[in-house]
Amino acid sequence: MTRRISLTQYLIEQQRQHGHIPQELRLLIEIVARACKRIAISVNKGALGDVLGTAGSENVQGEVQKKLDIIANEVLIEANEWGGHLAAMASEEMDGIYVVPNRYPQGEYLLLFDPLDGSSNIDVNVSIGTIFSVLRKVTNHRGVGEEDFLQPGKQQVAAGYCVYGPQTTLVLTLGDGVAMFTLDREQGSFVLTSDEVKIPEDTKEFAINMSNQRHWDAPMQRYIDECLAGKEGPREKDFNMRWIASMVADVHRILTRGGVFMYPWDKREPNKAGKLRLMYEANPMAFLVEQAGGAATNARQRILDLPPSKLHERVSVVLGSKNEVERITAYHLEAD
Ligand code: AHM
Ligand code: MG
Repeated sequence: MTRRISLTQYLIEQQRQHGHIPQELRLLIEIVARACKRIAISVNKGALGDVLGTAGSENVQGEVQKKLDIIANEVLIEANEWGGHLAAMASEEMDGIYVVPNRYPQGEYLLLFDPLDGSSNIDVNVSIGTIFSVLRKVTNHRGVGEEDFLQPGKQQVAAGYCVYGPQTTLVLTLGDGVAMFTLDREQGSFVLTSDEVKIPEDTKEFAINMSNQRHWDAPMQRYIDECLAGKEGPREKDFNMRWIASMVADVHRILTRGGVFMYPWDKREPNKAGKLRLMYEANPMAFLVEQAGGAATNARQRILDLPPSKLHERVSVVLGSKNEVERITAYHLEAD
């Protein structure tokens, strides 16, 4: 049984046992967790807190911003800017990077986040979440720029998400497995509830937005057609389908009981990119999934190896149970 310890205790133990988790990284994770608690409070208030609906603005990707998108973004910035552990932040909701203001000390870490993923689910009371990724500034030059962020996902030093659902759960990797912490609302602290998260290699469950089927590439069509053919088809088993339309909630299910999640490129987009963002959606989720024994590719290459060329870059995502991800990747490579 998992020991019931707090996130703070877990992080201190990690710091003591693994010299590679410096105190600044521990502080950073604690502050992100504290921000997630504040976001959870706003999410829980819903209509009572006047936080639902649109804010009347658009983000850099031309998507309408919800009030909660903006609140969550501000909470994360305010919580993190003063601690002295960060050089800069980047977010789905901000065009450029946010450099820690001069009035605060500058640290060596870079924090990326999608403050509230699954925005279309906010107003309908379905699970949503915060996704985050931590990099170290590896260049020695003074100051910090967007180029400092453009590191492949394998260089992440920590990543995680917080899902705001029936329970509020923080899921974290520091590069040595995946741990889950459930928010104890009475105590106001995250409590370790699972520390050996493992994704089964095989699954009978897939997650994809089926309404886009006619736009997919042939290898994607082939994979899904074979799943839908069930016992009578080449896979010789029946598949179940789930699509929450919140990546955080879909990935949380996969980390809990296995499955495969896909958001492929489709023919409506000219440049072969998918819908999801590489740096603050795909990379942190790929890191978590690999740390839990699963796999994550862009249907051809490992996501964590991809060199980003811009902050808001989009990417195809296939992640989850290893054998399914390998099969989908092989179908694409065979067809090239
Ligand atoms: P968002 O960051 O604007 O919320 O978009 C990302 C979300 C993912 O959470 C989810 O997997 C996907 O978009 C859902 O897309 P669709 O609306 O096609 O179902
Ligand atoms: Mg998002």
